[in-house]
Amino acid sequence: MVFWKRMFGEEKKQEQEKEKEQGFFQKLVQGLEKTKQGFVDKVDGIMTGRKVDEELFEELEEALIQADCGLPTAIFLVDQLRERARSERITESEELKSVLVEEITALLERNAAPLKTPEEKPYVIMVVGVNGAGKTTTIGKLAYRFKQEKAKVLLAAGDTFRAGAIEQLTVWANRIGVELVSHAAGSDPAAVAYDAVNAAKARGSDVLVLDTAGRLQTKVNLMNELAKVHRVVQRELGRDLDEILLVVDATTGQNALSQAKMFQEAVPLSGIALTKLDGTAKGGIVLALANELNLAVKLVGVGEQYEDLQDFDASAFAKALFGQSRENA
Ligand SMILES: Nc1nc2c(ncn2[C@@H]2O[C@H](COP(=O)(O)OP(=O)(O)OP(=O)(O)O)[C@@H](O)[C@H]2O)c(=O)[nH]1
Ligand SMILES: [Mg+2]
Repeated sequence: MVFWKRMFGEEKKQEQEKEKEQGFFQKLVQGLEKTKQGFVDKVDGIMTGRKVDEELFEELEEALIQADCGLPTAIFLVDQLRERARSERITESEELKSVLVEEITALLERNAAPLKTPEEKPYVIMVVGVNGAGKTTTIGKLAYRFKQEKAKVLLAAGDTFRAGAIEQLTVWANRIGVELVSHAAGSDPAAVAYDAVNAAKARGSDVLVLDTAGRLQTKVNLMNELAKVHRVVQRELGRDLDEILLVVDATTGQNALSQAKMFQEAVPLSGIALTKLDGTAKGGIVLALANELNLAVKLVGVGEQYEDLQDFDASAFAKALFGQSRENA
């Protein structure tokens, strides 16, 4: 269990702090480039050289909605700004912009939580989500990360439905050099889960990560199947899973909220892995998820490579988005 200390202990935290300030942070900045060009530049335009008035608040609200923040979150943020402008007598747009960055950071921090600290072996993560969200890729990235930490990793090819899914995970497992449990295509995913948990226990794996087939949140039978897989894992494990992560594609916009709500009804989600942030100019979906759901964004994907998965850090995120402007403010 030594790796857990390295993964989650003080030493690791300090190390991560350092990383964050260096390459890690740069990667996040790069990953958010499109959102900076879309959403942030627009906000900059609205918040430069203006008097703070109702017109400005309305333009800002519109920009937030266009960036996928969603109506409730856009209204919430702008109301906060109105209130602070009034109470702090803010009249210049530049000053208001630094307040906006503060409010965005606070909103993101409200619900933030890291991956759960392991207490028992195997540390079990189940990954769920709609088709093509980035589940299998995220599992590959996670496996790579755990492997880097010298953990004994076992992956379970629980997507027995889509042609090629088992092979896709096998390729990842071989490339990274971790073990895999798989059954034939078309077999029962609950049986794979059953075998995987028992293999992880028998082999003394530190971490077990279960892939699942992509499914639309509206397909009742598929959601029931997912609930069954979860029950089997829980039963064989004799306790709750450590993490059940919903993988959400950042480019899907407001639909992400209904995905989260419906998946939550099938299995007790513990957090969100938000992928493809590098592929959207509307990073505002992060704000909507943080504000409207009682669910933390725990991981963000900012590219297709092994290393392109980061722990979500609210203040680093806000700084990566608005860094330039905050320093100027
Ligand atoms: N740019 C970018 N692409 C990503 C990211 N995460 C995943 N992808 C890509 O998204 C596509 C789908 O990824 P998968 O991991 O196969 O998605 P999935 O959810 O497992 O898909 P199904 O198993 O079919 O439901 C692949 O082309 C990935 O390379 C990311 O953070 N950034
Ligand atoms: Mg997959």
